[in-house]
Amino acid sequence: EGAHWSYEGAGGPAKWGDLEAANKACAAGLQQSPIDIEATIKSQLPVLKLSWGKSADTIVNNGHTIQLNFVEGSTLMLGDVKYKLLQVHFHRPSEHMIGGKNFPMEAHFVHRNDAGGLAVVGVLMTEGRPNASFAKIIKTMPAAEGPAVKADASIDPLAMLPPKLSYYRYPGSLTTPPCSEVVEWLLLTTPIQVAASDVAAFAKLYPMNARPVQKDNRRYVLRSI
Ligand code: 1SD
Ligand code: ZN
Repeated sequence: EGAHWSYEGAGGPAKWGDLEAANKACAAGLQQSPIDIEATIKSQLPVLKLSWGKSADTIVNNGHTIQLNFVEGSTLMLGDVKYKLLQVHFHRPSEHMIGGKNFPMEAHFVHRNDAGGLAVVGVLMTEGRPNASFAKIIKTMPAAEGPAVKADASIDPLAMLPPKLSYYRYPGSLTTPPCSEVVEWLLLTTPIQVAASDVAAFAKLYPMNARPVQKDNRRYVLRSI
């Protein structure tokens, strides 16, 4: 964890690069995340093969977000590379924008491969019909920063995905310090719906925990056909 980074003020995103040497990429990187998705290139991308078990191990309020940690065994196959599902956490508003537009929230399902590379499946969240699994997370999330506690075993990560798994793909970074450029971003094109009251409850704890969009520089965004 970076030294006292935050989303506003002295430790805010514009200062992340200065907080410690390890955060150099936050200021100097050319493949930073999130970005505003505008022009995209339709491409034959691999189908996302998600084999997610149903159990979250623990839930934690880590001072930056609410995060669910998963037991080992859930995987993502991206082409022939295997990634393990580590955790999901939430941002408000969304970090990625689509055509200059934010969404109320965004979920990040963080996966890691054996070489240390990350694949983060991003799910945009709109207000509408309640999502039972997200509602359970909201109901059981620790109100104050503190240690991880046992998660409700009935929270189903697959139930927090849209029916269609088409996605945008681009090479990027962690959206938090140290902003390491090790992430294959897989942002689903279809948002999920969650209850407005659940977004409001999250916003009470974290009214704003989104990094501003970063420059594309020499990157292109691919869109699955
Ligand atoms: O913000 C998270 C950070 O908490 C950590 O989970 C990291 C992965 O080690 O990922 C970032 S993010 O880029 O998924 N927002
Ligand atoms: Zn995130």
